[in-house]
Amino acid sequence: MIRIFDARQTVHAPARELHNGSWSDYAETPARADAIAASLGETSPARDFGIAPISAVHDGEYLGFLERAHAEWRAAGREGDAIGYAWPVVGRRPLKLDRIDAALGRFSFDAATPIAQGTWQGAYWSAQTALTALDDMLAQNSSRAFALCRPPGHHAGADYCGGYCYLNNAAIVAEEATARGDGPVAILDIDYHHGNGTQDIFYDRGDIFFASIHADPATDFPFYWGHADECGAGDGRGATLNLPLSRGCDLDGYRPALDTALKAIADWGARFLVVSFGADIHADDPISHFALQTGDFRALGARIGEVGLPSLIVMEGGYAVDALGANVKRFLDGIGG
Ligand code: SP5
Ligand code: ZN
Repeated sequence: MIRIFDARQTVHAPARELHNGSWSDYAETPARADAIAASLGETSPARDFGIAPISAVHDGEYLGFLERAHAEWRAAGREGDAIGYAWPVVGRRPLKLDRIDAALGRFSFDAATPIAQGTWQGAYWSAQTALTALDDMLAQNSSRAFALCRPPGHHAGADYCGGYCYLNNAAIVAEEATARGDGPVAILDIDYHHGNGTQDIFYDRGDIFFASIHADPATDFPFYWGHADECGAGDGRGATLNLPLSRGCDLDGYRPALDTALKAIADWGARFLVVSFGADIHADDPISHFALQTGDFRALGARIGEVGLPSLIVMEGGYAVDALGANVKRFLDGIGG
């Protein structure tokens, strides 16, 4: 299998996040990527496909903000990582204010996604990692590739960051594969958390299918997206499928949802699959509440592999660092290729 990992991603290293009313160590660490890379054996570095495929998904003003926010934060006399503290309520008029704190509110949706010194570089190379995996896959006519992306991407929308995500790697490759004529593309998101950014980006489009299996947003982040009645709008009506599951879900609980998602993807006529893969569905994950075991990851991978679509696996979350390498390796062994 094609395996892409780029060490330039690890310059992104925020120190802490605001959670449940206090500061805690940032859970989305460079050590995550190192643990996964160590389990993979040989990997290839990313190549630079430039800003165009990123701009095809993300808003230009947002990209400018992301690139400059940390410098502006420091220029405002602040220490550490840039983080917002005031957000516009949905429906407020879209004011374009210069003050860095106003921009942080405008272009983010939580207080757990700081912009550190290396964030732009790390996120840029994370996106390039996914694009390199796609390019290699198409050039080699290969059926599988794994993009070890970090920071993750599925919570990032066209013009916002959040949930440890800045650039939506899965959306960027789904759009690029579509543009290259390798669609129709379906995205299957199996991170513990709903992929709200990906859903938002394609919500009113009928040419890319989005299916997500995740913890019920009534109990879990990101709360405001991922409910079962969200199914797309306009041309995209029916091209979004949300399958929320209760906390405590194990392999037996998970399988029927996976079968439902894969049947919907096949029925829709997908010819290319992007998997947003979060290993935070594992029982030991410190911020999540499903009960899948390490051995179960092979079964999940194998079930997805059975559909027989060319599949690009993009790394999303997973914070049980000691179990991460084994969980990812089992999943990739299961999906095969
Ligand atoms: C990609 C992904 O899995 N993002 C998940 C973002 C979840 N953010 C909300 C929960 C934050 C919990 N932080 C606990 C930190 C303990 N050190
Ligand atoms: Zn997650």
